[in-house]
Amino acid sequence: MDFFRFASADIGLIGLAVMGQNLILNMNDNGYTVACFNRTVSKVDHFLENEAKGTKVVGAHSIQEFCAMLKRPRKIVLLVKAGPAVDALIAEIIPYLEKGDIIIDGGNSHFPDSDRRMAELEAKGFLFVGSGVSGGEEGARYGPSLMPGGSKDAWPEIKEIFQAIAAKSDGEPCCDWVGTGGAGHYVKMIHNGIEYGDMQLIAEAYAFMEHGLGMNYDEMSQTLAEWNKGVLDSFLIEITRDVLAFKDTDGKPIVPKILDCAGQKGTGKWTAISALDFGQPVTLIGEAVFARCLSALKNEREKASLKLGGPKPNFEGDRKQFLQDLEQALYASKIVSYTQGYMLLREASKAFNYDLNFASIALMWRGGCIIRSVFLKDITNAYRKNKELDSLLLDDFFAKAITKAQPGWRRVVSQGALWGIAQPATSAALSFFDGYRTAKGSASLIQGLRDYFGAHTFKVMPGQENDVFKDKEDIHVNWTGRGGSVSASTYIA
Ligand code: 2AM
Repeated sequence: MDFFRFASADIGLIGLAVMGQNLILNMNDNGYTVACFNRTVSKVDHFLENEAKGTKVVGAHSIQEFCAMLKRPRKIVLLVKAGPAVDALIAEIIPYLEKGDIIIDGGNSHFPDSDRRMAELEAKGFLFVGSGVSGGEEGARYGPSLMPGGSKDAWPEIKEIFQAIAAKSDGEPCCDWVGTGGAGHYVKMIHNGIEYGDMQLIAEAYAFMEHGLGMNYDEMSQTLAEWNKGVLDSFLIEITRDVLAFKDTDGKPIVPKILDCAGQKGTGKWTAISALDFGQPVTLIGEAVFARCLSALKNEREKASLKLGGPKPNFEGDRKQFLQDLEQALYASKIVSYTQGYMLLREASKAFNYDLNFASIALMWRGGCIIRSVFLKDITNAYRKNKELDSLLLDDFFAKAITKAQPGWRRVVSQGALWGIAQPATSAALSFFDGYRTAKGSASLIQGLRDYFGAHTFKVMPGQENDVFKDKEDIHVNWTGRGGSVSASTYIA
C-alpha cells in the first residue's frame, strides 16, 4: 500500500459508472481528495489512467485499502445499482468502519430501503445518508441537485462538500438537508414523479401542435423556443426545443422516427403508489405513468386505430392565439402538478416525521436537476412567505396565475376533446382544479349509494339536521322499506 495515500482522502466513492466518475471529478475540481473503488477492480486503474489522469483522485484495489485511505469520520458515497447490491456492499464495508463513519447512498434507492438502512446502521453506531442525486451525467460533473436525508448528525460532516459540488441558483446551493430516514430518496422520488408529469404535459402540447395545428418540426421547435423565454422557462422546454429540431442524417426530423413506446424505471410508479397509500389526489403524475403504460401497448393501439374511429382535427382558427392558449394550458397544468406533488410531500412529512422544509426542496430543484425551472423560484417564494401553506393553489401568486391561465386552458381541453387528441394529464389537471375549487361536490350521491347497497351510513351537511337525522353522527336510511336498520360499521380505506 502506498504510505502517502494513507488516510488522506476527504471522501470516498464506490461505483465507477458514469455518474460515479463524474461526481468524483466534480469533487476533485472543488479541491477535495477523493478515493475510489469499483467491484470490477480493473475499472479503477482505467479511470485513474484516463478520465482522472492528472487529478488528485486516488484508487483502491480492495474495500479494506479503500477504507484505510479515508480521513475520519469516513464519508463513503455508494453509487451502485439500487436494490440488494447496496445492502451487500454495506455489509462488505462495515468490518472496516469505526463508530461515527458515514455511508452515503447516492443511488436511486426506494425510500423505505433508506429508512431501514438508516435504522440498521445507526444501531451499529454508524451514520447513514440517503441522497437523491439529479441532473444526469452533466449535472453530476458540473453541479447536480443533491437531496440528502438520513442521520442528522451526518449533515455537518458532509455539508461543505455537498454544497460545494451542487448546482447553484442565484448563488444559493441546490442542496440542503432534507430530513430524517429516507427523506432524501422520498423527495428524489417526488422529483422524478413530477418529471414524468412535466414530460407528459409537454408531449400532449406536441400532439396538439402536430395533429391539431399541423405544424412542422421546425415550427414546433420555434414555438418551444418562444415558450422558453416566458413562464415555462425550464430545462425540459429547452431540450424539447432542441430535440424537435434535431435532424437525422437524411435531413428529416428524428422524433417521428422514434418508436412511440415510453420506458420507465419505476420512480413515477412509486410516486403514484405513495399517493394512493396516503390518499392524496396526485392525479397528474398518475395519468403520466398510465400514459406511458398505454404507449407501451403499441400492437393493441395499432389494431384499435383500424377499428375505432374518431374526429379528424381540422384547424381553421387563429394559430397564434391557439399557441398562446396552449402555453397557458401547459402552465396551469404544471401549477396543478406541483400543487399535487407538494400535497404528497406534506402528508409524507407528517406520516414519516420527515419534517420537510418545502421552500428548500423547491430551491434544491431549481438548478442542476431535470425539472429545473424559473417556476420553482415562485414555489420557494410561496413557502418562504408561509411555511404552513396548505396548498400552492392557495398562495396568492399561484391563485392569480392559474386564474389568468384558465380561459386558454379550458379552450385547449375542449378543443382536444372535439379533435380526439389524448390529453390525460392536461385534462386531469383541469378536472382536479375544478374539483378542488368546488365547495359542494358530487360525493353526496356516492354516500347515498353506498348506504343504499351496503348500509355504509353517511353524515348530513351542517344545517340539514331534522327529526330523523337529529343528533346522529352516522345515519342509515331504510331506502327500500326492506331490510333492517342495522348499518355496517364505518371505516375509511
Ligand atoms: P461493476 O463495474 O463491477 O459492474 C453501476 O452498475 C455500478 O454499480 C458499477 O460501478 C457496478 O460495478 C456497480 N455494481 C453493480 N452491482 C454491484 C454489486 N453487487 N456490488 C458492487 N458494485 C456493484
